[in-house]
Amino acid sequence: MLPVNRKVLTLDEFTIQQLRDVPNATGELSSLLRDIGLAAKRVNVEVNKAGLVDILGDAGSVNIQGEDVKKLDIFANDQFTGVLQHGISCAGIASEELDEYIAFDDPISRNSKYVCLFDPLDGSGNIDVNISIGTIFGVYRRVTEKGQLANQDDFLQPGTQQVAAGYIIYGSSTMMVYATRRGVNGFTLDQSIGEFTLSHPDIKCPDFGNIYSVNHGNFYRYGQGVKEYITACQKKDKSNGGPYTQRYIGSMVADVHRNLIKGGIFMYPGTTDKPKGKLRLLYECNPFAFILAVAGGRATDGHQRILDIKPTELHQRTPMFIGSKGMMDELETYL
Ligand code: AHM
Ligand code: MG
Repeated sequence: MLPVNRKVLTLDEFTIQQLRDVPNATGELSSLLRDIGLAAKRVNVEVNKAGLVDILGDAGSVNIQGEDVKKLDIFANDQFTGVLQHGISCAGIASEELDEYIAFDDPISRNSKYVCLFDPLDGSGNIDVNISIGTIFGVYRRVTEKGQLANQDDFLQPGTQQVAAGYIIYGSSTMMVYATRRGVNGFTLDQSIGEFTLSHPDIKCPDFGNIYSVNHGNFYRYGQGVKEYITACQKKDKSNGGPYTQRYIGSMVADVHRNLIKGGIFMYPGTTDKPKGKLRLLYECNPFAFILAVAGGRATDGHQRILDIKPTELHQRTPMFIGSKGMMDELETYL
């Protein structure tokens, strides 16, 4: 028999192994994560072909098989919605691409335990220029009775109620990182076998780093405290933990992923013209706030924890400050 390298666990093996330690676990969450992994692999294939769109047919045109060539974000939305609808764990979804949530109306979905909120392709404006983009997702246990259709109450839960949250980054390699209360783990897609394999076990965010990430173009539209903090970052030298370096890709998944691994702070503050900033609470900020919290970091809107905000609308926005614990503490002295 060939020796099997047991050091390399696939996503499925890992989630199933985790189940062994949870009494009464039904495996529904593992199954949901597997569904998400499958959609991610399909999206990955298309993202990798993005540069060929002009050759193979632009979005909005018709491809060789006579099918409509969809914009990648619509394609991604359809993939994630499709796998979750056909799986056995998800009662409904909400997505950045859809105005309303969808409650799946079939017997298995109605009896499923979870709802999932996602941004199918965040940073999609970066596709054309070959910059990393990502998918972000948060999973909640439904609050409505099994057997019923999921409703708004299932989707408008505070981030503290997340059971799992994660993201996929389509970058120089494709990775899926997800958190449950037990830890944050990262899986790199091994293209040769088409499986996500555990590459970053038990990720912890360093308490300090030297990266700050913010859109400097908005500097004069930020509040006084934010301006002062950014200026302080720029003035740091060896005597006070610096120098800091500024990194901003404009693709939150890539920016926060880097800061999670290396230590750093990411900010999307409110501006004079958009006091709530740009990012969406439910499927952009909450999943990252959950991941960072499990990894030892923090996220706030400048006043309260992102995870404690009681949502009132599916697509509501919030300012967001997220990153290494020590750097967040420092930021707060300015806000
Ligand atoms: P999107 O959901 O339209 O892709 O926008 C979200 C993205 C984030 O990934 C990123 O952090 C932010 O927008 C960048 O915005 P800006 O260009 O205003 O700095
Ligand atoms: Mg987005």
